[in-house]
This record gives sequence, structure tokens and C-alpha cells, in this order.
Amino acid sequence: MQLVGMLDSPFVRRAAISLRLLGLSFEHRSISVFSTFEQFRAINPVVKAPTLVCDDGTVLMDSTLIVDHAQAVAGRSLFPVEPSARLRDLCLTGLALAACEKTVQIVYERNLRPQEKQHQPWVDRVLGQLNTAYAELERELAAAPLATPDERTITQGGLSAAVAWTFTQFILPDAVRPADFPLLAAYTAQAEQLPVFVGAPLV
Ligand SMILES: N[C@@H](CCC(=O)N[C@@H](CS)C(=O)NCC(=O)O)C(=O)O
Repeated sequence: MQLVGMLDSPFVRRAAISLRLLGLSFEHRSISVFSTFEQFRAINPVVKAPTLVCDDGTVLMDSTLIVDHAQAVAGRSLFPVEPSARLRDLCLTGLALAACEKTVQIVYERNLRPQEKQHQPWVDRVLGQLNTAYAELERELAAAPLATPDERTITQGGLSAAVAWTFTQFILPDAVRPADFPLLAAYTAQAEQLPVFVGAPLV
């Protein structure tokens, strides 16, 4: 199996961490959708990161679908089994993915559009959505704290929240104030110490 994409993408990073937590061996190919577009296109004509090239040659994209496939191969899930715990973890994952998507939208708006074509009302809307996603995550953590992150027990919701928070803080340090999200910041700081996170560095 090959996981294609750069770890500065939170979607690639959550897929890489998930594959490792599931005990699956894979080759990571650090190919960019921007600087090495043609090389990426030769692997996946749609040029989306992450892309998983499966052992039978199947090309699968989207981090959630890659994790879904990886869980089927591994025979276990990174989500809790008990339905209400699983539902909560799905909600945490959804919020984390929304935060990643909103961060990426702002980065693309700032970096890929010429200055004169940037549309501030759109940026303001996305910034609001981004902060709301993190506020909802913080509220969830306040209502029911996540267990101290541990490689044997960390769930998809926990790992995705940590990956999202690290990504936003790294790429958009002015967008979300850590002081407003102390529980999320503290949880992420602990998760980032785990070997599986250290082994998939953002940079
Ligand atoms: N929902 C997707 C989002 C993936 C995504 O947007 N990846 C970005 C890199 S962070 C990408 O491929 N960008 C290139 C493009 O969309 O053209 C997932 O979870 O994998």
C-alpha cells in the first residue's frame, strides 16, 4: 500500500496516523498536489491528497474513505464500538474535518487568489465557521473530557481533533486564539508527544 500526499495536509496526516495506529504497513510517498502536480496526476488523475494506492492497484482518495478501508483491512475500528460513544466520536471527527476544510479554504483564498480578487466577506464567513468548529470541539471536551491520549486507546475523534488543531495553529496562527480553546490545546500538546504523531510530522 502507498499513501500519497504531504504531511502538511491534515487529511494526509490523519490518514497516516490512522494507518499506523491500525498496524498497517505502507509506503508514504511525499508528493505535493501543487509543486509536483504532474507526478501526482500520474498516480491519481484527480490530484487529491491523500490518495491510497492499494496492493491490488486500486486508487482510493479521501481520508475518511481511506481510514474506512484501512479499518476493514485491519479488522478493527478507531471509533468506539458502543453506539453512543461512537456517535460522539463521529461528531468530534466531523467538527475536526470541518475545521481542516475551513482552514484550507482560507489558505487557498490567501495563497492562490490574486490579492485584488480576494473576497473579504467570504473569508470572514469561513473564519467564523472555523472558530465555531473549534468552539464546538472545546465545548465537547468541557462536557466530557477525552482520555489522556494513548496509542492503544486514542480514537479517530481525538486524533483528528489534534491533527486539525496543530494544522490550523501552524498554517494560520492568526485565525484561532489558543487562549480561547485551552482544553483542545492541552489535549493536542499531549497527543503530539505520542510516537505515532512524532513519526508523522507536519513539517
Ligand atoms: N475531504 C478530503 C479533503 C482532501 C483535500 O482537500 N486535500 C487537499 C490537500 S490538503 C487537496 O487535495 N488539494 C488539492 C485540490 O483540491 O486540488 C479528505 O478528507 O481527504
